[in-house]
Amino acid sequence: MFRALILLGALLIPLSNANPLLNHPTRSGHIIHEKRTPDPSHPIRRLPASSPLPLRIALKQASLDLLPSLLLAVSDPASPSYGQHWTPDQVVRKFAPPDEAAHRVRRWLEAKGVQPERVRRSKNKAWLEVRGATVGEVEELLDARYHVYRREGEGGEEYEHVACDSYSLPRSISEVVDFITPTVQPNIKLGDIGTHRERSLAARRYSKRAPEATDAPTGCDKVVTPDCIKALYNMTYVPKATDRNTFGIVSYYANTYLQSDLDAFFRNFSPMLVGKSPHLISIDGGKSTQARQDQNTDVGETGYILQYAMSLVQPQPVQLLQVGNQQTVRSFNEWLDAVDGSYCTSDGGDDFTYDPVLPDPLPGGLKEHTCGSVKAPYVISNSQALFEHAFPQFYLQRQCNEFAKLGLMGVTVVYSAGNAGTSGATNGYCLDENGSMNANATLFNPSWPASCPWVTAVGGTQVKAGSVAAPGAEEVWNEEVIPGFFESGGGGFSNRFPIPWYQKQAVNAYVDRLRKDDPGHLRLFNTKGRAYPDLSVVANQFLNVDDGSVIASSGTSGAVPTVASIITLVNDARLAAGKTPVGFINPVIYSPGFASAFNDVTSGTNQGCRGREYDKGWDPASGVGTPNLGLLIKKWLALP
Ligand SMILES: *[C@@H]1O[C@H](CO)[C@@H](O)[C@H](O)[C@H]1NC(C)=O
Ligand SMILES: *[C@@H]1O[C@H](CO)[C@@H](O)[C@H](O)[C@H]1NC(C)=O
Ligand SMILES: *[C@@H]1O[C@H](CO)[C@@H](O)[C@H](O)[C@H]1NC(C)=O
Ligand SMILES: [Ca+2]
Repeated sequence: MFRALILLGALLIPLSNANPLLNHPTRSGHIIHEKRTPDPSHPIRRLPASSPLPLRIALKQASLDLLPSLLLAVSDPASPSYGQHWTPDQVVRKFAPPDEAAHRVRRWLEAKGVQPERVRRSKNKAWLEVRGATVGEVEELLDARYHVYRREGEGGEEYEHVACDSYSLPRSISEVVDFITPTVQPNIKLGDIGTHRERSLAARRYSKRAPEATDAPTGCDKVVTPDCIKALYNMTYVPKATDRNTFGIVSYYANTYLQSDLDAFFRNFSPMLVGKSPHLISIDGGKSTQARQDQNTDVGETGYILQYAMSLVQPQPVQLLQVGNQQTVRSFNEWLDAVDGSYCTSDGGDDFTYDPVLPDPLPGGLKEHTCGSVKAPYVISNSQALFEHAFPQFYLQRQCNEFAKLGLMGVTVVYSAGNAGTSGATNGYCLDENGSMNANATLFNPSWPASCPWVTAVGGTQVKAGSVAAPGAEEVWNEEVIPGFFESGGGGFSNRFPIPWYQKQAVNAYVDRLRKDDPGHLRLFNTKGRAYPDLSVVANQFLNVDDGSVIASSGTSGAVPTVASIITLVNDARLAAGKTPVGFINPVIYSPGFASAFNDVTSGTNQGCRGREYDKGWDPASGVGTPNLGLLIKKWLALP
């Protein structure tokens, strides 16, 4: 389907890291602020100089260099202020850009002929917005050339977007500006991480078992059910603080669910949930289109995630953070905007006067941008992933900082590590030495945002053939989906973000082992980068009900809600004991005191840019291993 003009960047081949570019003077005496290498799609036309362009200038926030240490102070189990999270207001105040930066940019705009009354600062102080800007005016200001690009989406539909290849600023302005939109930003469709193939299990036999966690279900090597997961991860805990606890699952248009599918699943696995729905939190017009009036909707992926998450945490209510915007390309920023008003591109959604995307003229289309009106649940489960290499560093850094801020506020953000082993999010190729993805390349291709050190990234395991479901029965997920084509748990090392303090010891032990045993392997990845996944759980053959059929689905899409459910149950125990939720968990799960609450995964291999057998300790296919909820609760209750 042909969509309206989309104002964001393109499927970006990365920017080689921004810094070397920054000091190149351009003709006008500006320096290049941001640049991307040319997109494989070709510009189809220039934009008329009189076209409106909604110009927004993101100011550099203050004190961002302090973020890692502030986060450490509330999330390191050895810290005296462990668990003492910040309020959203405290976070906004701490990082608001200084007024001097805004004045400096205003003076520059005025000197360039932009009337002062057209420039306003957003309420959260992070942005300056220029009303009524045109392409001609912005091209002059930024020394840039805007084109319309046409590209093909995943479904073969064509869409157009506007972008420039680079833009420049005077040095004194570049110093205080984070980035400017619309310029080189990415315009990537989310790779949903499920392998949701229509394999009917009607002919398969699986026994429905009473949920007794003391007995180890068999058959979990072939088909996974909630009982398998409960047995694998020692999940006998019954929630008791459900009135105070919160748990959210992010879902994107056009994924939704059918209540009839949930009920069919619940009747078999969690009878007390029959008739129960997730609580809809609408973001940018998100709807649970249960009636399926919309033929674009897919009831599979979100449906099976809900079937598992709701079953694993029952009777804890589950929120569905449904992002509805079907017109712009989907971005993780939509839910980040919704839960943190200070992250928004505008204050309240009424600043899109000049944005041709909003309000969406289509019937039922998005009229308002959700900004800061959603209270972040304590745990946020995200079953999507993209490619790190596809984004400019400014964009990644801003998003990664936001994940750290959520951690500071006591929110656990869980993301998929991808389904393509070391070759990225899904259906990935490896990278060549220039950072481009191609069929003959050999270097690891990191997933985003798994490669941001401030999210918790989930890899995949599978139950070993013939094993009963009990702690320790797993190996790395690696599944032949069609003959010769494997999918496996994501893992790797960031090319953009350095290794954070909390995983240095664990990851360096792995790298040192490799240096002895297989030094050639070190060439394939950035040995100094943030390593992922952080932990892993079973990721294959989830039995589920999809549009009335019983099928099995594989993917870290299903692994993420399991981890999120486990953390939600830990939060329940802590809330019931009068403690705070766990927030950013990585420093805890890598700490020596928690090692015995994880089962090390020591066998199996993932795929991608050269697979490898995995062994003792942390490894880049299974992280610190698989969780044991019973033991985790004991240990987490012992923390302040
Ligand atoms: C990398 O870039 C250089 C310089 O543009 C080029 O000569 C080389 O062929 C590129 N390598 C690959 C693998 O594309
Ligand atoms: C990969 O290598 C094969 C064989 O050397 C060659 O035929 C093919 O064109 C290459 N593909 C790319 C994308 O470079
Ligand atoms: C499961 O957790 C309980 C605590 O709830 C613990 O006593 C038990 O040893 C754990 N089981 C295993 C197999 O680790
Ligand atoms: Ca291991």
